Amino acid sequence: MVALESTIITHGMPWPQNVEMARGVEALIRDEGAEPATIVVLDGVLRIGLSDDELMRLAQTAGAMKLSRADLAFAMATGRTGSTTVAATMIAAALAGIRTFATGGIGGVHRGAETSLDISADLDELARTQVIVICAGAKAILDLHKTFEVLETKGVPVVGFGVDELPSFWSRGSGIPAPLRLDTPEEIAAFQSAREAIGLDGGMLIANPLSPELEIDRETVGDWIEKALRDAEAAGVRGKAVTPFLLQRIFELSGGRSLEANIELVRSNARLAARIAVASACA
Ligand code: PSU
Ligand code: MN
Repeated sequence: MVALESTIITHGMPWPQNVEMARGVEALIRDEGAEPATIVVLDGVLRIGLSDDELMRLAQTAGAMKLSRADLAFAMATGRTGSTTVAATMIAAALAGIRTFATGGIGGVHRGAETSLDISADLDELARTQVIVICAGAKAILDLHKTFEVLETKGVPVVGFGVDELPSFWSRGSGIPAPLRLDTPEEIAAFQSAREAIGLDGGMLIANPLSPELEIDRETVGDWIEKALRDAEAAGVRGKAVTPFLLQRIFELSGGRSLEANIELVRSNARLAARIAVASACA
């Protein structure tokens, strides 16, 4: 099985591209011989897998909470609807016995964290919960050097898939070398088995760059990010609202190009996740 997060649907992409993305991703996981499970809290119930109708309704839900470790159980206790971030999706996936999870990009250390202390709970979750997270690196809106330093400190393996340099979400490169490199889903499954054999808990991160045809060069993305960050500052955006605000602003500034790349990279990560899940099941 392959777990999928729902924050990307409710807070990461606009309607109707969000539901098209979610459906497409589920279909391609099935094509690879695995089973998708989109994770969300619907009216207080933690769900592992949704029907097509439910997916459609979620994609049109305004005002869903954005849930992480701190408030996942809060939404359940109060009957709320909330989508799960990387951290909350990992918790739910592990509970359900699902070890492989595909997303776009993880949260991390925000720029200016030396004064704001804004560091995503995704990083701590990677350190403690045993799920393989397949992503296109951390979102380029973050301070990537600090993000990967924290992961190293916490003992989270970061593996470049078929590459020696870490991707940065919309771009294939980041200027940061991949600490580890593997080239096949079978090698990733074997690495995970070895970690389990010596009793290492915690997750690992697989960084899978998007295709060269769809990547956006780092300088172009950098300009959009600078502008979006200035707008966020001017609007006084803080806390959980920061990431959704920046993604939406970059979508507008890029004339939709950032969204196109975002959808493609999620699809590519889902395909790889399905292959890893199948390789793990066959090992
Ligand atoms: N990746 C995307 N779009 C998103 C996110 C990731 O392509 O919307 C979400 C994930 O759910 C991630 C969250 O866990 O952003 C991080 O938010 P924060 O920085 O507030 O921790
Ligand atoms: Mn934050």
